Amino acid sequence: MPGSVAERGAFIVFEGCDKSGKSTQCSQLVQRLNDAGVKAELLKFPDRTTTIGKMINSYLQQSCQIEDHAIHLLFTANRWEAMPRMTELLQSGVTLVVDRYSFSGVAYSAAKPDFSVEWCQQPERGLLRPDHVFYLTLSPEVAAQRGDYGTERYEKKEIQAKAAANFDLLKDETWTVINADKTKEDLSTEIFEHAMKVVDSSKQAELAQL
Ligand code: T5A
Ligand code: NA
Repeated sequence: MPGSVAERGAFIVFEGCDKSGKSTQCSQLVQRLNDAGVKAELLKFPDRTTTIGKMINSYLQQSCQIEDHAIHLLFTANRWEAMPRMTELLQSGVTLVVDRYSFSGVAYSAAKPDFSVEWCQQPERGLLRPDHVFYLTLSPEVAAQRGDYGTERYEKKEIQAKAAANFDLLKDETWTVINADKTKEDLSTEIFEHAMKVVDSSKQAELAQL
């Protein structure tokens, strides 16, 4: 019916290397959006709660081995299984703030020997395309001040550096690169202002695919 097109929610993703503050900023953004009257929900990849997510969790915690191609496809499958729910939420007007997505999938797998960015991107094709990506960057020196890496599989300097280089290859005009070496509060204010514009401009836009 003309004039009654429902406004959809925006699909906002946070990417960046470990300890760049993604989880902190995702929660803050959801809070600020809700306070501003924008319906928003937080999602996270990997979603470790599903059957596939539990396999990914065991792999990341190094309690099992999974062949490199197979684990790449499991990370991707963990996004595919979320698509029906994410589509429904976005169509019903809920803005999604997502802690890591497809770009992490490609950046970390392609950091492994003999993996190309192109190969890693193939199974991601057709997933929902984010309206905007906030890419948080942090120098290894500042990241080190936020504590030592934990014991999870990719928490090593060399892998993080390769993943960062891959993120640089993946970024396009829908990304905002943010130097995350600021207070949590300053970062959150900067991101919120930008996110409100994304929410506005996404309302009438078609949902697209990767
Ligand atoms: N992965 C992921 C793949 O290989 N393929 C995929 O498809 C996907 C989706 C798990 C791993 O999986 C890989 C990538 C990862 O290696 P995860 O569960 O998201 O990914 O875990 P991490 O990214 O490792 O989460 P981190 O907790 O390390 O990083 P965050 O979320 O960037 O940082 P955050 O917010 O938790 O903050 C870290 C610390 O810094 C402090 C916080 O208080 C906290 O102590 N901090 C700040 N300190 C000073 N100033 C600020 N502005 C700060 N902001 C936060
Ligand atoms: Na995190």
